[in-house]
Amino acid sequence: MLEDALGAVSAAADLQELQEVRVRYLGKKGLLTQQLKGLGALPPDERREAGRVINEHKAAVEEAIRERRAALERAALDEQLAREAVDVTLPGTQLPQGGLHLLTMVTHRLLDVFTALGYEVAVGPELETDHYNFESLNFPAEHPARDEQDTFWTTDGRLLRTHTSPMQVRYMETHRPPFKVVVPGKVFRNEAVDATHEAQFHQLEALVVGERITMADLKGAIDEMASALFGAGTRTRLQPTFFPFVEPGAEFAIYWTHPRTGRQEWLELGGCGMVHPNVFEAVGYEGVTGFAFGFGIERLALVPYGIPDIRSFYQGDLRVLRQFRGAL
Ligand code: FA5
Repeated sequence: MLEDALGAVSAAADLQELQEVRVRYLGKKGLLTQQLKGLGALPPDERREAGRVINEHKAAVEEAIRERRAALERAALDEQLAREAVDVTLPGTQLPQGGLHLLTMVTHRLLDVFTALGYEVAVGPELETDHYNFESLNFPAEHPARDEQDTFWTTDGRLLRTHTSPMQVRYMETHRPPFKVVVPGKVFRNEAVDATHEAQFHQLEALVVGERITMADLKGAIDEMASALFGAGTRTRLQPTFFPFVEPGAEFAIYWTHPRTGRQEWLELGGCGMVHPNVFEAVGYEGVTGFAFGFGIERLALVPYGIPDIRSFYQGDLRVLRQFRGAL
């Protein structure tokens, strides 16, 4: 029986089987237990010797079960650890990675160009007053830009700025010349939206004020920007036009090579000119001159990247946006 018991113990494949072996030999009605219980039926002189042998065997089986249990538990733990092991070298779950919007990248690029030239960067409110958006910029009371058609007015008589030029006045009110500043920002116009016109878009405004600032400085600043964006020696052009807050006023364009067609053409960017004396008067400046220019940032992103429709900047279509991830 001892041999059978020890054989059964070492053959037990798991803790459950081992427990069954234990019950079979050592349980209340187990085979060895019954042997012990049967001792009383033996003649007294055999009882002692038989009792010693049975107890020895019982102890041997108990010891074998203990060892087998320890071995099975160790194996079970090893198996569990192997099953639950985390391989820290496996790649993690791929989370989608965002990126800067093309307009943001173009704006950063422009700010880099101008800060390298010593310009400060300022920002101002999108909700403006008639005073800053028009009045102080020398727009006469009946100027068409003040019309409902072009301007979003609020019910309390304020407006969404139609250009970044009001920051010219706000900046001059809080700084003393000489200075050079650029102002990026969102502007709004109440007009028919099409492939090249949005009701909200971005402009970059530049303002330089000091003693003896001339039109040549203005041309030089635009040349510097053109060279930084499109390569050294890029040509620029000024054509006379009218803005109430500059005199003389001009629109400016950059001569560039279209990356798709390879053709050279003029890229009309925005307006510029020498700060009008009435604007200086409105902020109490005397004895200085200055130039300003402002242009649409969308234009500078649309045309070079061959984007056919300005509205795609604002539709949030990831198929469009992804194409420009890390473009600049
Ligand atoms: C202005 O807004 C003047 N404040 C520019 C200026 C600044 C002149 C400083 C002189 C001195 P204009 O309305 O032309 O000017 O607009 C400038 C540029 O904004 C345009 O050349 C165009 O590139 C862009 N733009 C105008 N309207 C829209 C629109 N609806 N959608 C997208 N871009 C537009």
